[in-house]
Amino acid sequence: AKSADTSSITYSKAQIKQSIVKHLHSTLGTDENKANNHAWWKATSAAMQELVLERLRTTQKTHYINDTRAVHYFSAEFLMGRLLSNNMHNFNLFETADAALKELGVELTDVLEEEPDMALGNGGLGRLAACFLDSLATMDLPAIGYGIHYEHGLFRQEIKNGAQIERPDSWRHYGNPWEICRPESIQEVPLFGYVETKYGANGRVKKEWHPGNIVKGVPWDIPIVGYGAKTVNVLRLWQSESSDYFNWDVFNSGGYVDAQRENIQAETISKVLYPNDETRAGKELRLIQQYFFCACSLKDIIRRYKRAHGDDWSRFSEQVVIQLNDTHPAIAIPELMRILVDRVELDWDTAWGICTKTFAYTNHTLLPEALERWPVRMIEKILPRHIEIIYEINHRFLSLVEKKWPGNNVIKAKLSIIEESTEKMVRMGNLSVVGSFAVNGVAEIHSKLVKENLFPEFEALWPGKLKNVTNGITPRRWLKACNPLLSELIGKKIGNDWPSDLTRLNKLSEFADNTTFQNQFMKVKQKNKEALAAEIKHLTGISVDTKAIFDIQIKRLHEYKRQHLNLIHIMALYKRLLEDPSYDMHPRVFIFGAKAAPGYTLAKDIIFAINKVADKINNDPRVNHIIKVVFLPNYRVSLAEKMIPAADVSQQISTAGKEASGTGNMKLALNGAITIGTLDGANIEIAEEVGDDNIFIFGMTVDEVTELSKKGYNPFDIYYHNNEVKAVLDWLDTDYFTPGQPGALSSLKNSMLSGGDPYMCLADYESYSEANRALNIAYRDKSRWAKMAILNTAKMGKFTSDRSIADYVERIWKLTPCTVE
Ligand code: 26W
Repeated sequence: AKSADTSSITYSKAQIKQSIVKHLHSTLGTDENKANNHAWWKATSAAMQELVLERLRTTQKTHYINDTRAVHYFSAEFLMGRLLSNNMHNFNLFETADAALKELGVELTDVLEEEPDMALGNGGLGRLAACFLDSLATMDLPAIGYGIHYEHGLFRQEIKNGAQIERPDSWRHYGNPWEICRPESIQEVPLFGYVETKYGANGRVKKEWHPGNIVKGVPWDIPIVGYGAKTVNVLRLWQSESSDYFNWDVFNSGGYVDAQRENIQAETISKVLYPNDETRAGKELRLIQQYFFCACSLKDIIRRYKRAHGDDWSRFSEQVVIQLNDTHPAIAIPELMRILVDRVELDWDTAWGICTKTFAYTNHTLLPEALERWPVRMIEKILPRHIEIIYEINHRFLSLVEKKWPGNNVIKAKLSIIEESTEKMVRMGNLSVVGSFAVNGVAEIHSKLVKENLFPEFEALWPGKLKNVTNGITPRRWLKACNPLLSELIGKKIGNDWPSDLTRLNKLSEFADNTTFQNQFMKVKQKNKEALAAEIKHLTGISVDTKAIFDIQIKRLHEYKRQHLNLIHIMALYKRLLEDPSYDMHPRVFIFGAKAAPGYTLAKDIIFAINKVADKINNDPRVNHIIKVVFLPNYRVSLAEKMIPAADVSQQISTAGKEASGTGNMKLALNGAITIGTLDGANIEIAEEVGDDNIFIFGMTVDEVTELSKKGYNPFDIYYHNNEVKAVLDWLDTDYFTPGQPGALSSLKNSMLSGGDPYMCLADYESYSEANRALNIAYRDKSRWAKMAILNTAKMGKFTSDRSIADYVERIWKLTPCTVE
């Protein structure tokens, strides 16, 4: 990674001030006296966007002139969060803008709060895409993100009487100062209809797709500013609209109302993000969304390629690499084949050669319910030509399998892209592996499991195709911008190069034993805790003791992430305190943030249970000076930015083998939180970096989980042998936490007992409880804890997304940076 040279940007406080006021007047039509914070936010953003667009023009010109190879990151989700603070930091103008606004009588921090989160993603996968865009631009790599311009991002969560309520998110309702519409690059997308087989004079079979519907894709560009603001790439998001000309006939035949109905249908495609994380919705509209943005993006790529290379397709895969962010964009593989075979009229082998040199695929999950499979009949109806192509791909692929394992139909059935169940299905993971030149998992352990368990025979077929690239996070957003106090302290100690070369943080190790530095470090943590305490008070009315341990679990609500393990342990602590008021424990605040998929009943039950247990404990004077439980509603990127700097403890407690990587674990450790976690995903690599003394590892390993499953796991064995576990689970059946409503929390108990405890909470309980005891003891030793916290920050260098991107470049993309002057 290079260091940020911000010398090229000379923009004075006076100039910023002038630009903001200009936009207040001419963009917002208001003035300094009338403007509220929202208007100031818009004017300040518009002032920044002027600089951004100038760098964007230069970047695009430079990339064009140099005819650069670029990565095209296809993702159904980009969880961008807010952009103003980020863009200011990357332009190195944060302090200047702060000062400029102060002179105008405005607080920048208040202005920043006006910006709605751009929440076009569910969780880890979407946020990873956003971090990667930041790193790509920072490292001067030509890249474009392609996705969907959802009108509504992930739902807003409200908590009513302890239960989650979903409300629509309307992030663009009052306009988005960062996006630019590009009507000149509108694309058309065919859907439905039928395929006609034609025979050419030369005997060549020609397939012609007669679509039943055509929709328009309108591109919106969001500039992505790299750190140091030299390269500005774009995120191009497609919005669906009805195609005017397609509906023209209906209009002409007097069907005005019918035509309007068609409009609504077309516009539905980009209306809303599916809120499912790790479970398939299996809905037709979701498949249409996937095809819609892939088709638009491929046409866009091809148009740009043709402008430079005409009809010479031989160089396509030299110029274009397409990264598939999970299988959500996998339909791009048959779509490119369709274009090359049906439109360009290349022969199959040439087309397939191009395809399989262009695509690479990242797997983000092993959970069976998350692996995408689409009914053959559904694809047939929506994309009649694509299903033919998928069958052809599969046919040729199975001949290869036959050559490798002659006569072995078991292997063939396993590897086949088509699953021959009663309802025939297309396995998008298999399609992605077959159609890509590289496949990667997102942490060492995960990639190993991808290779050994998910796609075992593929490794034998194509040795070396399956790789690892461990995830990362951008230190610009997740330390520099979100934790200014710590950033300043670090800067004073080791200089200001760390945001673009995070391994430099290791220099902090030298001071881990230094009492003065320990005090400074913990003083920053204390201030951040006070700020979060104020936010907690503001959002929930709950007062928390800022001298308590701030223990944080923030992530989507899912059984495999085991928020319910955390909860039963909290209940056990509560019980210990009730039974023995002198029970020795440092005060602790357990803080949760989590959204549940609207249709995931048990996940919603867990949220309800957390809130009910919280109510009881927080209002119980016997314990509420020692334990507090807080559930912060509407967890999202901007809330994470407030929580992470204040964490003492990071809960990363998934069942081993289930969390592909995790990235919140990296963010929390980077900000000096100590992890209590299982040997799962990137926790393993975090433990390697920080060392066993600076992390609390507990629970079964992946191998032990596998062994226990094989042997047969019975949660009742633990229930009957561990009195604490039994008492806590039985407590859930009473009406203690839900007065007058016995049984309101029973579904939790049932899932961990008669439900078979699929994620083995009870099997790991004892070990988790022990790790918590050790943690409690460690916190009592202020100096020891400070040292651990410092070392966590110091040892996170590996987890910058710059390193992840460097790995992608070296192992998969083979890109060269392009310096933009
Ligand atoms: C089809 C429904 C669906 C939707 C989203 C299935 C699967 C997903 C994503 C793959 C879920 C996801 O975000 N996975 C997370 O990806 C992160 C980035 O690699 C990892 O850090 C997390 O461990 C993984 O759960």
